[in-house]
Amino acid sequence: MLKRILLAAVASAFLAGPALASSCPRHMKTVDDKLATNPTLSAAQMSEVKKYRAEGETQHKAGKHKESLDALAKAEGILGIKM
Ligand SMILES: [Cu+2]
Repeated sequence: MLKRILLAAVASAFLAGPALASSCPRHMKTVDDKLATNPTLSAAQMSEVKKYRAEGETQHKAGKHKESLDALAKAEGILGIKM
């Protein structure tokens, strides 16, 4: 009985995880695609975008998906991408 509850808890954690985890790479791609179009940005904005983009990837790899999405959202905001 206890084992079944534990299994259910583990299963739901796995179900919740990937949905969130998979959205980081999607946002990274959105940022990359926008950068590929040579957007009109000041040098300062460009370095900010690159900083947040790199931060997003680092946090994602560290399993911190919330922090990753926050950083990527900032990059998208500077790029004028509507979420
Ligand atoms: Cu992630």
